[in-house]
Amino acid sequence: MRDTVLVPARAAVPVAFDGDNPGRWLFHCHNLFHMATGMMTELAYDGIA
Ligand SMILES: [Cu+2]
Repeated sequence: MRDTVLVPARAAVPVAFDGDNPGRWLFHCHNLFHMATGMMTELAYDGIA
C-alpha cells in the first residue's frame, strides 16, 4: 500500500484502491513546475460501495 508512485514520461499507471473514504481526493505531480502547469486532477466519490 502506498500513496505515491513514480510514473515514467509518457507512461500510464493503473490505480486500484478501496473506496472506503468518500470525498474529494487530489492527484498531483510532486514536481512543482508540473503541478503549477496543470499536472493535477481530482477524484471524487460519495458513499461506500
Ligand atoms: Cu510531473
